[in-house]
Amino acid sequence: MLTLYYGRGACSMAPHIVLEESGEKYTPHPVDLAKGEQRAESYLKEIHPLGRVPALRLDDGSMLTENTAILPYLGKRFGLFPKDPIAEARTLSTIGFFASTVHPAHSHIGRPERFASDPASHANIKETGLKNFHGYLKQIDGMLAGREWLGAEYSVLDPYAFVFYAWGHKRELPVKELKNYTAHKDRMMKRPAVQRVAEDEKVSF
Ligand SMILES: N[C@@H](CCC(=O)N[C@@H](CS)C(=O)NCC(=O)O)C(=O)O
Repeated sequence: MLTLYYGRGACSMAPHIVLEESGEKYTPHPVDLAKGEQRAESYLKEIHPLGRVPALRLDDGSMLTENTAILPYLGKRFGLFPKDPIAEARTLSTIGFFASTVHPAHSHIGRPERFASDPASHANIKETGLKNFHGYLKQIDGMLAGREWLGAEYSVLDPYAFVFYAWGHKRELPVKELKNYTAHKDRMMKRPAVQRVAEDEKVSF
């Protein structure tokens, strides 16, 4: 059975939604990030050497980390990933954009000390991160123009995009102005699995 190590409201909400949608029995294992459980010696040794979520324990007991690997794996396992080679490549392209550009912009807001040791520069790093993150949310809004889901069908991309909308809302960015993205969030919130995860992760809009 799969086990997901996740933090409430974190980027691990994407695989959490995918697992909840799958209908397959899995073990959800919450990690209290605020308390620093992800930095415990045993977590670093046995779960994730970088002290992060998500981390997925596979059926054979080994660990898989990084959304760029976890989401394609779960998507293929549960039929939430396109099979056509071009559509598959485009999905990977968007996962790469989310993981390597959108998410790090948000990290600059919450973790400026990871990007500069001088506290005097932290306010500027946060401010720049927020501006960049808002810009990327606008870009995702554009990607959703005239579409129900990011791909031709509902896929792992949609729960991943949902994470960033929730973060924008939490950071008090004017996300409601993003009409396509807000409609996407509303469609997501109609899905029973998303409702269950949002309740567990204390995400509301
Ligand atoms: N590249 C990783 C990023 C994982 C990551 O940064 N997770 C955050 C939550 S969104 C985390 O575990 N933060 C805890 C910490 O930094 O101490 C992925 O996409 O899986």
